[in-house]
Amino acid sequence: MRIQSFHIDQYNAIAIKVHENNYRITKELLAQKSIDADAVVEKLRQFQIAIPSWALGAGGTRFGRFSTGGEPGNLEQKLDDIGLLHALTRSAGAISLHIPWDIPRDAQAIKQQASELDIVFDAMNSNTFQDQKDQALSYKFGSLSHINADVRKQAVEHNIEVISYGQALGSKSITVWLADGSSFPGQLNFRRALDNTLRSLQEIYAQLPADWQLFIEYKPYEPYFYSTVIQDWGTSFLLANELGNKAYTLVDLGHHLHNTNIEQIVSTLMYRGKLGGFHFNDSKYGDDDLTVGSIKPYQLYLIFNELVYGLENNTAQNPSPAWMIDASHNLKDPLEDLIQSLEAIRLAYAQALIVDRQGLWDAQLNNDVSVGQEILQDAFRTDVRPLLQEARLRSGGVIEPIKAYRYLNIRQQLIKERGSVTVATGL
Ligand code: RM4
Ligand code: MN
Ligand code: MN
Repeated sequence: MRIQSFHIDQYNAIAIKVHENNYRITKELLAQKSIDADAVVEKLRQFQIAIPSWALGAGGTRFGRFSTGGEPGNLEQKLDDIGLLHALTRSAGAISLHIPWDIPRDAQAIKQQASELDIVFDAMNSNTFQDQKDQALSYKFGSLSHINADVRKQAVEHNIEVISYGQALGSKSITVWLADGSSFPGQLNFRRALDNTLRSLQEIYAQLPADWQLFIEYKPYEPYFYSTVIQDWGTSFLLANELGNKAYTLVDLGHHLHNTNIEQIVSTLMYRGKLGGFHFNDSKYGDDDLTVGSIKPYQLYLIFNELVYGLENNTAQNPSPAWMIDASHNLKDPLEDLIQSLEAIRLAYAQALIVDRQGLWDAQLNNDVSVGQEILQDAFRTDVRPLLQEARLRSGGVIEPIKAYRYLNIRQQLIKERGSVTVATGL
């Protein structure tokens, strides 16, 4: 199914009256605080978030997986699904491909399809955390960090291959997430594993095209439970610095131990211009990969507050980070779940954009703790949803994407087209 402009118009005709009224009220409210609502709307219109190719089907846990029906069975269908998301929201104009789950067999055709849907290719993702059918050596005991040089070589070559798939599509970055680590004390020599990892990354980096970036993702545990080689932002930062100015740290919200101050990590990385990418999700206990903003929306907002501050005061020339949703959809319709995540991310962004920066700065200069908190919470408690709706409307999307998705019976259409037992590759 492809969304046509008459679909959009059909739904917007129902919602426009209420929206116009809400937008007018919000605009007046913000004007009283000397904030130009239209300027915020323009920024929102520019803000695009990548969808990973592995998150369009139902996810699962190690205990089970329950299909939604109508899942995309191949890369073309996955692109079509992102096309649906983008047509409704005008904010999902990028795909992040995972190799080998989604190898583009015909790069030209895939590129053509993506451009018809107004979608670009964001970071490529390599996979050395699973063994593939025809693979010579196993990653059971690691990949880039492996004790055996042949395994490391195989993993390096895989990453280089991923870069060349990306080049054919016009992508400009690769994300390396390593599962490498150990589950028991004594299993690994930490220093040797880290040193091997650095050397392997250097080999990949040497093949990185001049206009590419390499993102290093970290994670404290899982699938190994005692140590991971790249356990935290400090290790990632160290590796990125060793590699050079095309290497950056990637922050995944789910890859921290409980109560880690992620917003401060963001601030520190931007201070040095080393924040390359962002994976959004939410969690209660671990790397739960839940819908963005479903558990800790205030934390998300505080993170955006640092991102906006960092980009507005970009002394270290931090490039604009690659934004991606990295969630898994076990219960909800994946497309609805992704729409909710997109909404939550943009909500936090909009709230961060309306923070009274001067007031906050003054409060900090005066050590006025109460006022500092008031200012931050005032923005968080402002209902900015009409701004998001207006941004979508102006970009040709729908005012209320979830309602429109239901109104247009999109899932039923997909089930009709693809059947109810298709299974998407991915998590
Ligand atoms: C990891 C990590 C990576 C993603 C894999 C599938 O936990 O978040 O970004 O590629 O999952
Ligand atoms: Mn991730
Ligand atoms: Mn993860």
